[in-house]
Amino acid sequence: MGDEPTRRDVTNHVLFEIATEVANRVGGIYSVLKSKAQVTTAEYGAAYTLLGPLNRASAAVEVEELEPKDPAIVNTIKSMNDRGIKTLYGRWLIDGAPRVLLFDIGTAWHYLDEWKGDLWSVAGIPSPPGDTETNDAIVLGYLVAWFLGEYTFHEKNRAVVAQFHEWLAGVALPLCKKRRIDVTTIFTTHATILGRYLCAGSVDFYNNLQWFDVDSEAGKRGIYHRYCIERAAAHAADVFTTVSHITAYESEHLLKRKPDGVLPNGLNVKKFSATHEFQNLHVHSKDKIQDFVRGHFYGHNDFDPEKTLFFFTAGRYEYRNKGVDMFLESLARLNHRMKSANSDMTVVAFIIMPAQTTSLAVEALKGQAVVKSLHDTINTITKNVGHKLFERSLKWHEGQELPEEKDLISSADKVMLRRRLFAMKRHHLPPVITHNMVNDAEDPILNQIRRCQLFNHPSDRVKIIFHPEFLNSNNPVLPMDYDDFVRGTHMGVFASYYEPWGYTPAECTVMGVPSITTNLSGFGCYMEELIENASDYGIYIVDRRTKGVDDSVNQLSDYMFEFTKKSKRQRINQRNRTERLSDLLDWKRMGMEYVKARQLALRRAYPDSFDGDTEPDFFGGTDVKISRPFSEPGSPRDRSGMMTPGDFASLQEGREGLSTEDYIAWKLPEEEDVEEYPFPLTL
Ligand code: G6P
Ligand code: 1S3
Repeated sequence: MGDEPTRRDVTNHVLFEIATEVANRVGGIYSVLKSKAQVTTAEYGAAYTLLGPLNRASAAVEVEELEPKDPAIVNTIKSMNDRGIKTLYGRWLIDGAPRVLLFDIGTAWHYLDEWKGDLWSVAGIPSPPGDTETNDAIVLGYLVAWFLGEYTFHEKNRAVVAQFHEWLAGVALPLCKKRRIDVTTIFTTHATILGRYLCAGSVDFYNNLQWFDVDSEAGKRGIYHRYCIERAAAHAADVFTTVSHITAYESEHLLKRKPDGVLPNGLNVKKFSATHEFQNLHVHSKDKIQDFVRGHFYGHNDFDPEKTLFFFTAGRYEYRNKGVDMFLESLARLNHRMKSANSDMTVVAFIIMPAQTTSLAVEALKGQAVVKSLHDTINTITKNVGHKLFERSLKWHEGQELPEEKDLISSADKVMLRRRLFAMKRHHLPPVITHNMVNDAEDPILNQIRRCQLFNHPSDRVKIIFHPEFLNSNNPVLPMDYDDFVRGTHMGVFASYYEPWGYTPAECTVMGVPSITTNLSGFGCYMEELIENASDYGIYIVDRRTKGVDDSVNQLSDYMFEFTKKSKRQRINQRNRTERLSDLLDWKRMGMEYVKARQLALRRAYPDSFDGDTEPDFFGGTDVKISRPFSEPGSPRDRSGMMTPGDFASLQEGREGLSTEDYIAWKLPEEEDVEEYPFPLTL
């Protein structure tokens, strides 16, 4: 052994987060990194850098190139560049503007075979030919390990924490361990590969988790090598975490390591200065959805907009995992119940899930066009009538009759109107889908709609619209961005079977839109643990864990049916309560679990730096405020005083480093009632 290694400064440590979705929108991890950036840069400033593969198309719009200042980064990049690896260093143009370093994996592609061989000899991980995703992961992993190795050579004073998200970014973990790179590592999985595959088939996943022969199951599905990477990443990391308790349980059995803690996903919550602004936005967006509905149902607009509710589900097209099967079956039962109860309400249920399409359907375009022409014609007629009425009124003398309506509308106007009305004649039912599908006959959603016979018949109280493309304000049929659309709906329904966290219901919550989720989703379990009477707050949780499928479907349709019976006033009140939960999902609070995980990683790698009783100041002077002492009694509505999910996870060692007083405590806000009035006279 050479000289005594220098003791790295754990207080002013450096943080790298590694993922394939840095400045590159693919799915949930992009949302995590992007929304979290603000709190992480507030804590670390220039000591935080995200590492990932360079996707030139998205980097061109998301990243502003910069000259690095940290000498260790400058030297490492230079050395990699000198050996032919192209990189882009810059600021990610999002709130918080974190620094990013993106590697052009194409420039290292010639090393692929060598690195694949090395991965087999150092970690026993096979990599069959032809799996591009895995090859990309290997090249990225070797580049990241290369970077970290050189960085820690140039930066000898500060400790380095490297947090890796998901197996695609995890290849560097076993390499860091084998090469004894002086960093401390965290692996965060946002799902398990095997879990996702097993759930998408028809297995009773949660009741059999302990019994799966993992190697064989992975092998049967042709994902053994990917599974090996994921498992190696989980075992090589100093700290292993996931996004929810349910996925922690899954990881323990499928990856054979119990996670050290749970890092739930937060959101960057933006509050309006006027409390009720979100209610106004709801009406504004609802009007836009209503415009679309008028067009889509042209010739069949026989339901009252004031008595129409918009429900929706959205996400990646994973028919069973995202619970679309259960949603449709429950809608069919809801339809039956509403009809039997002679309900005067109508539910329009949207399914927003991208699938392979060829084009927008002519019928969908026509619907919007005929209603627009009707609208234009009526505007012209209104103008003509107004003009005539004004002229006649000017000429009116006492004793004369008031102008008659029939004299105001000219025969030309009538012809024009009749034409528009004829154009709205329809001899078939309004379609259940807005696009032409590549594989209409085998599409699982369409087939389920056919099976349930939810065909938008006038007698149906539940209407269906499947929009197999993500929303976009430039779309000629439903021209709205996703967030605006969500605001305009009355309820989001996410009946997921496999959902490690689930951003969709969380997004609904911060926008004040009630949602239904399940106790198989990380978000659902989290809310259920934290709030005793979650449904009062517009968070409905379907039990898919202990109930049979039929009972879960009935519970979901019960929730929806009860919702249709609410008065407008009740809906408004409920939205207010839902929106008040947003602080609960804010990164300012959720981010504490990341802080704890990093502390645990530092303690495990550098235990000697943590002797004595005094707590190291990990926040480096940043202002993490304690809003309320933990000891103060919570609202009677919260459960058992658990304030962040880590409270019931196992980041035990982290606890020693961070006392519970450091938590950003939270309490359900009181209702807008008059309990506190009249104020007691204390004079
Ligand atoms: C918001 C608005 C109200 C509106 C209501 C409609 O609360 O501030 O003016 O009446 O939304 O609610 P609804 O549930 O019927 O869409
Ligand atoms: C995963 O994305 P998904 O939709 O494939 O990661 C997300 C972010 O952690 C999580 O919200 C989601 O449940 C997972 O499934």
